[in-house]
Order: sequence, then C-alpha cells, then structure tokens
Amino acid sequence: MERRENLAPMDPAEMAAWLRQQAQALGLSRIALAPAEQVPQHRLFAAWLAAAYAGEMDYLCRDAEARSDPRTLLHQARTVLCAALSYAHDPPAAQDGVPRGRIARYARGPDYHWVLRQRLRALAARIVERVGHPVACRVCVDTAPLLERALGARAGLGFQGKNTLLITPGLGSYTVLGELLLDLELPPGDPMEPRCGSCRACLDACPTGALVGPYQLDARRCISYLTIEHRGPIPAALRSHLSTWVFGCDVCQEVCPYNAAGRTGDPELVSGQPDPELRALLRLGTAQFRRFVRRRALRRVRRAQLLRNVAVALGNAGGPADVPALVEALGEREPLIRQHAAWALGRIASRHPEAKGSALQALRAALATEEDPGVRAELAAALGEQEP
Ligand code: B12
Ligand code: SF4
Ligand code: SF4
Repeated sequence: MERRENLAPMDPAEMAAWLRQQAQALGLSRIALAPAEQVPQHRLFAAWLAAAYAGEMDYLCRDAEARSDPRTLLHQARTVLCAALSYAHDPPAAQDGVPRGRIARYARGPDYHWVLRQRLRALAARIVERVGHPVACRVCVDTAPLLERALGARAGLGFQGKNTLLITPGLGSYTVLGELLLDLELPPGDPMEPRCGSCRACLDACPTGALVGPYQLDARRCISYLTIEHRGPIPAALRSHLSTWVFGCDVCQEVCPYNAAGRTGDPELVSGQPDPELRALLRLGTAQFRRFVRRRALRRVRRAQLLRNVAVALGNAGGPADVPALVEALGEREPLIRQHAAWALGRIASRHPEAKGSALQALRAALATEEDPGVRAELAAALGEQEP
C-alpha cells in the first residue's frame, strides 16, 4: 500500500469528518460512530431470549454473552463505526397474472454480506493509509455476535422502530447494517431515541401477529423466520398468512411512513428483475437451485426449505394450472416438500371445483404408497377437508 508519511495528523473531529467523506465515496449510504463499550440494551436481548422468542435460532443463545460488548470481538476496539447501506426499491410488477413468489427486497440482488464487507474493508484500508500506522480493526456484517441495531441507535445512525428495525431518517429502514471495530478514539454521535410517536402501522399490518408489542418480535411467528431460518414444517395455522412470500417478508417496512419516499438504494443491491414464477420455482432441480441462489442471500435456505415455501405460496395463490407441478412435487425425495405439496393441493381443490378431481385423485394415489408419517398425516388432512 502507498505510504503517505507527509499527511498532517488529524484531530479526532477532523478524522470523523474525513471518515464520513471516505464512506460516502465508497458508496456507504450513511455512517455514525459509537464508543466500543457495554451495550445497555443487552438486558432486553436477554429478556427476549428468555421469552423463547428466538425459536430455533440457537446461535443467538450460544454467543449471547459476546453480544453485550463489542470488545469481546476485538479487545483493543475503542470505536464502532456503524454503516447503513440502502437497498430500497420497488420490485417491478409483472402483468401476466402468473402467481409469483415474493422475495424480500434485501435478498433480490447480489448477497449484501459480500458487497458491504468489501466496502468496509476498503474503508479500513484507507484509514490505515491515512493515519500512517497499523490500526487494529475488524469488519462485521450480520453474522458476528453484535447487537447491530442497538449499536446503530447508540451511534445515532438511526432509531429502533416499533417493528424493531433501525430506521435512518432520510434513508428509511430498507438498509443493511455493518460495522468496523476500530482501535481509534473518535467522537461518538448522539444516541437516537425512538421517533414512531403514536404510529402503530407495522403492528397492525403484520400478517402473522409476530409483532406481539412495540419493539417486541416473536420470531416464531415471523414470516422472515418461518421462510428462512425455520427448517421443519411450517405450522399449519400460519400457512395461509404467508401469502406468496417465499423468502423473507417486507410487510412491516412497506407500511412504515419512513419508507414512503420511494427512494432507490445502492445500484449493486437493487434488482430490476420481477419476482420468479412459483410454478418454475417448484420445478427447480438441484443444479438449477444452486444456480438460482448462487452469490445471493438466498443461499441461506436449503432447496427443500425453498420448495416448502413455494408449495405454501401456491396453496395460497395457485389455481388449476398449478396442480400438475404440485402433483410432481408429491414425488419429491424430501418429505418436507411432499408434505406442503399435499397441503397446497387440498387448498387449491377447496377454492377451485374444476381442479378438485385431479387434485383428490393425486392425493389418494400418494396416500396409497406414502410411508412417511408426517406426509401421510398431511395427505389425510388434505383429503379429509374435501371428503366429509
Ligand atoms: C436474528 C435476526 C433476525 C430474526 C429475528 C429478528 C428480530 N427482530 O430480532 C428474524 C429471522 C425474524 C429476522 C428478520 C429480519 N431481519 Co434480521 N437479523 C437478525 C440478527 C442476526 C440478530 C438480531 C437480534 O439480535 N435479534 C434479537 C432482538 C432482541 O434484537 P433487536 O430486535 O435488536 O431487539 C431490540 C429491541 O427489542 C429493543 N427493545 C426492546 N424493548 C424496547 C423498547 C424501546 C423503547 C426501544 C427503543 C427498544 C426496545 O432492544 C432489543 C435489544 O437491542 C441481525 C444481525 C445482528 N447481528 O444484529 C439481523 C438484522 C437485524 N436483520 C435484518 C433484516 C434486514 C431483517 C429483515 C428485514 C429481512 C426480511 N425482509 O425478511 C427481517 C425483519 C423482521 C423484523 N421486523 O425485525 C437487518 C436489519 C437492518 C435494519 N435496518 O434494521 C440486520 C441488522 C442484518 C444486517 N446486518 O443488516 N432477523
Ligand atoms: S417481517 Fe413480516 S411477519 Fe415478520 S414482523 Fe415484519 S410484517 Fe410481521
Ligand atoms: S410503521 Fe410506524 S410504528 Fe412501525 S416502525 Fe414505522 S413509524 Fe414506527
């Protein structure tokens, strides 16, 4: 790296201003600084875990203690540089009337982890170059044990909304967050207090009632959790509330007045593609699935999970034209897929009398040979609803 020994040293305030300029030049939407110290909201996080709201996300319990202080990740850290990168955009609507699987905006383009990490690494390199001596630093994006939103609020990057998202005034909440832990003393920003006022649009709009109170999310009911993190069958009582979401959910952000401005986020994260057709998704073979998720945040799900979600979406929005694809899915190797395909056929049969014959025939044929108890139960339930 080129040495710049002739650069005049900066005082902390000059350094903070210089950092903002550099961050902007590197395409970070906004940055703010927090002191690397105990995070007081950690007790709220502990209470959330104790209430079992984390569901099966065991990793949150495993490294719970580490989240109380960023210095557990880098003991020399004195400052946490918190960064937000906007992915705001409205997915283009297809006019063909074919049912499509909705993918949450953050995951429609290339993997944000990679994009944000590259930019934070580039910023770290510029800092080392500017100060002229090595600086201990660590880049974190999502997966490190940090309370990213609490740190963002402490830094003044934004405030936590009642939907629990970090909302940056002027940018909204369609942002992903990343941090640079730094062994540099820099002036922290002013903490930002909640600015939701009396609004409760997100609480009222959440399709599954996952926002059990302001700032309280029961992940076990959240569509984002159910479609991405949860590995097993989707609880039957929640399936019809998933609508056509197949990866994540944006409802509590779509209704938020802070996102009403119709902004467009970073071009590297925004995808101009319409959402994929559900029928085509259900027919993704293993190799096609790998290509579909490659270098995207979609990698987080296994093929069986995605096809499970697609079957549920077809059960909610599909029609007679989708029956053949669902009948094929009854022959999939993974019981998880067969189970949800059975449920979807039952739902389509109950809405479309013209599809009932072929759907019931396929369900009966599958029940005659099916050995998996979970799938048998779904087949029987789907038939039971149609045959009193
Ligand atoms: C686990 C996790 C999830 C879980 C649980 C979400 C949740 N709300 O906890 C699930 C799978 C459901 C999820 C969903 C989503 N996630 Co997520 N997720 C995380 C992860 C890995 C940890 C979050 C965590 O610690 N949760 C535990 C809870 C307790 O923490 P918390 O929400 O911050 O809780 C605080 C509040 O409850 C608050 N609090 C409690 N009472 C009160 C009272 C008042 C007055 C106040 C102000 C605050 C307050 O204190 C708690 C502690 O800070 C972070 C990355 C990270 N390392 O932080 C990403 C992260 C939070 N997710 C992110 C995203 C983008 C999403 C989705 C939008 C994706 C999607 N479209 O489907 C949804 C949004 C759902 C939602 N409404 O939150 C972004 C959020 C960016 C932002 N601008 O906020 C993060 C930061 C990832 C990243 N690096 O960009 N996610
Ligand atoms: S992401 Fe969807 S399901 Fe989860 S809290 Fe928000 S609106 Fe509810
Ligand atoms: S919808 Fe309203 S209550 Fe919910 S986060 Fe946005 S401003 Fe706050």
